[in-house]
Amino acid sequence: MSRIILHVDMDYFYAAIEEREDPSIKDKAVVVCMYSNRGEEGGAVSTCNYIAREAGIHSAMPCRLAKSIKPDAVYLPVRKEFYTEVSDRIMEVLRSYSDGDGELFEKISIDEAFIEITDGAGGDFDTAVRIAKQIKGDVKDMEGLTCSVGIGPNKIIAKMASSRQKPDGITLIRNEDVEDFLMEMPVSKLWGIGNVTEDKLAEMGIETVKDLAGHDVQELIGAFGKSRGAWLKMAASGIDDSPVKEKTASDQIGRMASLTHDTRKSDLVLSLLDELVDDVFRKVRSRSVSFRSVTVTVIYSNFKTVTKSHTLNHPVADKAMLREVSYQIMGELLDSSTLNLRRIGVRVGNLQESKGQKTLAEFF
Ligand code: TTP
Ligand code: CA
Repeated sequence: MSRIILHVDMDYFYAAIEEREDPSIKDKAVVVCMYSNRGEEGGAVSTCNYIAREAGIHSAMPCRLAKSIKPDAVYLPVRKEFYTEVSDRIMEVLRSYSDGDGELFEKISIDEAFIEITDGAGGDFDTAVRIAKQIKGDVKDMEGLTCSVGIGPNKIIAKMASSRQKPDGITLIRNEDVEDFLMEMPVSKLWGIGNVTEDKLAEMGIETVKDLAGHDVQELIGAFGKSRGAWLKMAASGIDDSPVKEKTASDQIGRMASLTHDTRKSDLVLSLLDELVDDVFRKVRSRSVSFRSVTVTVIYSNFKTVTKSHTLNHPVADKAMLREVSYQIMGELLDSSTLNLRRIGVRVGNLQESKGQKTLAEFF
């Protein structure tokens, strides 16, 4: 069965959030600026909406230049903390779609993530497209924002596919389409190739992905070293076995699951919570770690997602403690809304090797 990976990239993320917050600016050019300590004139463009892009404005352009190109655009300062809160909620929803109950998920920036759905889609790319549409619908309903999704048999292809149709697009590249998709691209478009590699490849007469795929691997290894040289050859051939795995995944263990139907009845919710606690704790024990934070996630029937965490004074590896804290947080979440719940999740974090770990009794 082919792997199926989605890459989700939010459209003009910071500027889209600003448009959502103030719909009166929606039909104007919107430019979000990162002002430096040299004041408004010294900053660079963080991002801008598509109307501003049509005028030639882009990320990293000096704000002063943007203002000279389009004085009538709306210029706003970056509100990073606010965008991070929006991002956190979106990432929880994206994570909830991944195989392994949230484990095969990889956030790669504030507005991009990989989601492996090989099992979720039963290895079928048409089903994957349906799931991608559902994800886009969830994000739209929940946050009023659009995203673009790339679907492919590996991370490199999915990542490159998502930028093919932007904004609000879905691009599917099946195994049999990979060669055509890659071949005529300049090497600079291959994910993972920066300016330095591009220049070095150009010196070797390699300009397109096709040139690179056809190049002698030993020569690439000679120029770039063993692992990078071999990687270049593989990537250009559309082969990428790298797993979807969060860089910080080793610091978290979690599980999510759907309720059999949307409900807020505490006996139903808590019985599923018990199952999740059992599973999470089994993994905690098998990895011989202790944890300091417990996070409970709730996705309501309208897809609104809320997460709440509790940090313990010391790391523990105690199932009773995990259940107690999870129950407590879930109780608070149930009290804070009258909506029915659709999915719930439990996650432990701040993991440490368990050796030398204290027992619960030592804390009280
Ligand atoms: P991107 O995904 O690169 O851009 P984008 O989401 O604004 O637009 P697109 O529709 O093309 O995906 O970056 C995500 C956010 O990161 C972006 O909204 C603002 C921030 N960012 C910067 O602050 N500086 C930069 O140079 C870039 C490229 C992005
Ligand atoms: Ca983006």
